[in-house]
Amino acid sequence: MEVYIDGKFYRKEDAKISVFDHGLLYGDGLFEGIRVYDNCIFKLDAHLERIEYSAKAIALELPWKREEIARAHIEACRRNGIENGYIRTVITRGVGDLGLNPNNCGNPSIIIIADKIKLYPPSVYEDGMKLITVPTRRTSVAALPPMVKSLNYLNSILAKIEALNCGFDECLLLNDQGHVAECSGDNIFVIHKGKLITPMSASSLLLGITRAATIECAHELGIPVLETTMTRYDLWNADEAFLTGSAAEVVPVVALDGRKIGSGKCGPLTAKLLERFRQKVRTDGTMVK
Ligand code: PXG
Repeated sequence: MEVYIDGKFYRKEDAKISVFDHGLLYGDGLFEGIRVYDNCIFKLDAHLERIEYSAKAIALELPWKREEIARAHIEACRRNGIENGYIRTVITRGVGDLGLNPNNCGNPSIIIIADKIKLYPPSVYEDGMKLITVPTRRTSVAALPPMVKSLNYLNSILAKIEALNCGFDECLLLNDQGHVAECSGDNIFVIHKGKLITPMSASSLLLGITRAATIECAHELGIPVLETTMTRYDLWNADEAFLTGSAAEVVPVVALDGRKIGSGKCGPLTAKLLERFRQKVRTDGTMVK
C-alpha cells in the first residue's frame, strides 16, 4: 500500500506524521470517508466541498486547490489498484507545540489512504438492523457543530461503546433537546404515509453525502421529502425506517429499543431507495481510469 502525505506517496511502513501534529494532540483537523465503485469515486466533489466547509468552520485555511486534492485521490486509487473500496482523507492543522494556539502550527497536512472496505453482510439489507437509543447526547451545534467532520470523534465513539456494550452495532443519538439527531456513524430517515422524513441539520447532525444522495433518489422517484425536527415518537409511529452512510449505503432499521418499527422488515420504499441508490453510485462520480 502507498499512502499520500503532502504531495508524495510513501510505503505504508514509512507513512508517518509528527507527534506534535495538532491533529493528534487535539483532534484539530478534519476527515472524510469516500467510496469507490467500479473505478468511480462516488460524489468526490461533494466530499471535497464538505472538507472546504468544515475547514472554514474551524478556521483552517486549506493551502490546496480542490482540483489538486481531487487528483491526489484519483492517484491514490490508481497506485493501490482500488477499483472498489474506501478512501480515508485526513487533514490536520499541522505541526505545532504543546499549546492550543493554532497560530503556532506550521502548514496543514493532508493524508489520503485508499484501501479495501469491509461491508455489512447482505443479510443486514434484507433483515434490517435493530437500534438502541444511547444515553450520550449528540454534540450541541452551540458547542461543536456536528456538520464539521472533525478529527474529534469521541462523541460518536462514546455512543458506539454504549451500543456495543448492549449488544447493538449501531445506535440512535438524541440531541441536547431530546430530538432525534442521527446514529454514531450514519444518518437516520423514516417513511410515514409515503413521505420521507429526516432530522434537519439544526438538530445536530453530520450532513451526510449518502443522506443528500438518498434525498436526490427520493426526488427522482417522486417521494416527497421533509427535513424537520423529529422525536422518538416519529420512529415509534414510522411505517419504515433506515439509516444512511458511505459504508452502510441504505440499511433498513426494523426496531428501536426493542420495539418493532413498521412491519419489522425492510419496507417497500426503503427497498426502492436502496435500489435507486445502488444505480446512482455507478453513474455519479469521478472516474479513476
Ligand atoms: N453521521 C456521522 C456522525 C458520520 O460519522 C455519517 C453520518 C454518514 O455520512 P456520509 O457522508 O458517509 O453519508 C457519518 C460518516 C464508521 C465510520 O466506522 C462512519 C463514518 C465515518 C467514519 C467512520 O462507522 N460515517
